Amino acid sequence: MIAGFCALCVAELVAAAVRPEAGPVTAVGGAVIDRTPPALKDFAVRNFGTNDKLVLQLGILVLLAVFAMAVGVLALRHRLLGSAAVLVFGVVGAVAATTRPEGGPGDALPSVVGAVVAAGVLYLLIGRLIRVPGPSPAAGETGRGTPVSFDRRGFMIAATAAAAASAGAGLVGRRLTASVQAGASASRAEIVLPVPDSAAPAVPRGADLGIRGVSSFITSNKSFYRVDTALVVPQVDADRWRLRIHGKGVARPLTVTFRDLLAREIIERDITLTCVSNEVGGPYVGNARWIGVRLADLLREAGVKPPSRGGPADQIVSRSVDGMTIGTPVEDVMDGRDALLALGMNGEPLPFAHGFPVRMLVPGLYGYVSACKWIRDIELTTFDDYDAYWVKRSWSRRGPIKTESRIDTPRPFASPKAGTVPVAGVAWAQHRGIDRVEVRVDGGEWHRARLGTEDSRDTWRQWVWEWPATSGNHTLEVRATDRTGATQTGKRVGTVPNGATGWHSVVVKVP
Ligand SMILES: Nc1nc2c(c(=O)[nH]1)N[C@H]1C(S)=C(S)[C@@H](COP(=O)(O)O)O[C@H]1N2
Ligand SMILES: [Mo]
Repeated sequence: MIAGFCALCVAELVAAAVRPEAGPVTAVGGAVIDRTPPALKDFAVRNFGTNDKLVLQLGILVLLAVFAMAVGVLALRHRLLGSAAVLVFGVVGAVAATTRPEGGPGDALPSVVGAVVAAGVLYLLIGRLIRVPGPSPAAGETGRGTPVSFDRRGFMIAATAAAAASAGAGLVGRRLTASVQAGASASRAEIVLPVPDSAAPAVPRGADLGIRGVSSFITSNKSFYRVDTALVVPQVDADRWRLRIHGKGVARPLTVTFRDLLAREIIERDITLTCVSNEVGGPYVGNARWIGVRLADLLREAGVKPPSRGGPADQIVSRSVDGMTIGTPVEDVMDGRDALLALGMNGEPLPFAHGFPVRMLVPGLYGYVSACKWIRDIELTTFDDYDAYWVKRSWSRRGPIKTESRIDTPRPFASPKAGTVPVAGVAWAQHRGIDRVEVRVDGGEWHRARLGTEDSRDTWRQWVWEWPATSGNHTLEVRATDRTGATQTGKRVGTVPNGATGWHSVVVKVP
């Protein structure tokens, strides 16, 4: 285990020099995420929520500890073989790191150097543990087995020295990584967000009904859900950021910088973002005030035509600095809706976790088919020619957001007092708009809820229904109707492949 610890610390230092994402735990974790079957991913999201990444990394560390002990036992028998076994882990880490989407040959270094150092440390330490002939048994004693004595002192000194030196290396590595991040943070701190040329109208009074327990109309950056595959949040320096637009039917390929974007027409919009992995009643939905540039304008400048006007490409594939690929219909982006290259969120530059410096956002589409964070490349292609990351993992090519509604209050298994109880929550059907929300109790009649004032059809709406609660156990259910007149289906389906359906229900016990 000491040798394993040395490996991770040394790898941390080397990764700081190469790329933080190339560290073995991060690389193996990323590779595991990429290969996780949808059912397991779903399980992880359901049970660990946004802590799924922490659980994954702890899992890897626990596995490593177990393997380290096994290798240690092996090394006691065969000193050389044990050390060789350590190298196998180096190879696993190196393969994982170099085969990540953004990985290069240099990414093998942290794992390889870490493993070589660990093999050496193990060899050295085992040398202090090898059985050495002890003094012969005193006369009269019938010693059984081989008398042994360990070089206890030598072992302790070597082990402590190796562990201390490695910890030092690891700390230096952390420092180095932090200083790179400081550069990105400084570039973020320097940004002065422009005043939008087309400001979003003030959120109408009455959009927020002010009911306790209901998600606030605008979700703060701090409480905005986060869903991505990045074990290390990419730290991009805005001054070095570039976005390339190219591909099929792109008459004039473009490369834009962050400054270029700031100099363009800036629009501000309220848009509710939702994750396809959100269970009925789940938390992966949030509403923010974004600023950015219209993606359609940029595409038109590049000479892109939507399929309806004869353009050869029907899919935009956006790529992030961490190798995510997201496929979005060209038609949706160019049909007049406010598809954004967003650079601000609720009055500040995008937080790193939400895609700094620039991300995509398309009202009406789930995040996995529209909301590429840390974007660096836009390629025009066709759905026939290319499947993006989640599509390769059995999710649908197209992901329009389904009409959904959620009861925020009362909470499940709450015990509100008999009398008037506000049943309230949010409902969303981005780019169509919510027209009606209804609540029923114990499978009875549907009652129309009062809706918060609509901000835009790209945002969610709060709703409330005053329930004359009587004592007993009750089941509350909600359903929404969007502006096309379609009412949410009560049929329960899971999140894979294109979003969950069903009515959210909450059971309460009125005393
Ligand atoms: N680079 C990158 N962008 C990404 C993802 C990702 O894993 N990597 N996840 C997508 C998904 S599935 C969703 S729902 C949204 C979530 O955005 P948020 O974390 O800002 O809420 O980002 C999208 N953009
Ligand atoms: Mo998502």
